[in-house]
Amino acid sequence: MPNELKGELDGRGLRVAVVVARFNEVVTRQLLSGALDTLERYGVADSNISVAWVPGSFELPVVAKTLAESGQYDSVVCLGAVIRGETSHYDMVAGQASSGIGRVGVETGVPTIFGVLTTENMDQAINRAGGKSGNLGSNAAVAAIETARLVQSIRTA
Ligand code: INI
Repeated sequence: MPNELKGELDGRGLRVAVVVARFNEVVTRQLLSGALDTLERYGVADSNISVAWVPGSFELPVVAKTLAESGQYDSVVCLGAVIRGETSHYDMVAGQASSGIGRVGVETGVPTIFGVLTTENMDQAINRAGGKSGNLGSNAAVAAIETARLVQSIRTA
């Protein structure tokens, strides 16, 4: 039988940092609310959660990296909303956020989760931030717990 490695959805004792972009705050506040509700639902203690606000999604990676390197967190969740209709530099902001966040996880070994909405318009963003298409912040929180637990279980195996 192969040895199956799994990340249990148990947040008890986990320390999680959430970095959230203020740009499109009407959307990102909903992502944050979904993330915090979900972290707490899976047992992450309020006192083990830190929230850091950054100006926009472009700034998510540098602050995520600082948090990851601090050694104080088991996972870092990045939340933002990049909306094509609102900007001509959508591709640059979205691209830098996604590749930067990906790099932080790989370079630090701390699971760093991509909870950035990239949509064509505000309606789509609202639908995915607690509207009819779920809440990406909540999905990001689940990914943070599962990946942090998986990494822990591999390190301690
Ligand atoms: N930041 C976002 O998070 N979403 C956007 O849609 C966006 N737009 O439209 O430009 C955006 N821009 C700001 C950017 O993230 C930086 O904060 C800014 O360029 C300063 O570095």
